[in-house]
Amino acid sequence: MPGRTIAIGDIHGCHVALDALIEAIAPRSDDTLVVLGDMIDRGPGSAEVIERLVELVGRCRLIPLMGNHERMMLDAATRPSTTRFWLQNGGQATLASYGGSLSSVPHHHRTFFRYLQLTFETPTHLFVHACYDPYSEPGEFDEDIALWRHVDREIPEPHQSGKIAVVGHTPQADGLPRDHGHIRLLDTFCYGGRALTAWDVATDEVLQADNRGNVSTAPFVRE
Ligand SMILES: [Mn+2]
Repeated sequence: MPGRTIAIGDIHGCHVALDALIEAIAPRSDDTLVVLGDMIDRGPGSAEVIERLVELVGRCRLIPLMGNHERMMLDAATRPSTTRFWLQNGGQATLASYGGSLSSVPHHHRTFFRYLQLTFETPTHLFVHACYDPYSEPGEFDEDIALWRHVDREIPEPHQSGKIAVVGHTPQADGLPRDHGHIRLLDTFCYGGRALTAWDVATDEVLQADNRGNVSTAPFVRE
């Protein structure tokens, strides 16, 4: 059996939900897990989340994408004038999980952050944290769009490649993922008390875990 491709939505420091979801998925060495970014900030366990993800690197093919929150943290580490902006947008929780100082972020976590990528593609799907430019190659996406643009009032045109886009970033207040045909939205507001979503691209199955570690299946809301 070929490996699975599974996308995981915005974790935002929700390590209990992540642990439950990983246990339910039971990743194998031939599986590809695409983490859609915003792994840190807001929730209580950012350092724990990164530790779990680093552990997964040895168990499966892990593709961690950059989110706007990882961007803010990396900027804060190199440009102190941006630190306040990060701390006011959820970074305080991350800093606390690392013991109150960026200087105590362990070396293997720094290495992990260095390898985050902006996009990932399969022959059929295009993965990016927030949104995309329908008329640009993924390698040329502007970070203002790829990391920051919300998909709520306005759904972008299909990407020119014909691939289905898979994104997080825009929280779904009811905790259910959205299927707009050419774009799937997987940020199901775990840090806000809803759930963390994992979607198996081939089978279309959705698994969710909440912050108490309960795992269940869920439907897509099709719009
Ligand atoms: Mn985001």
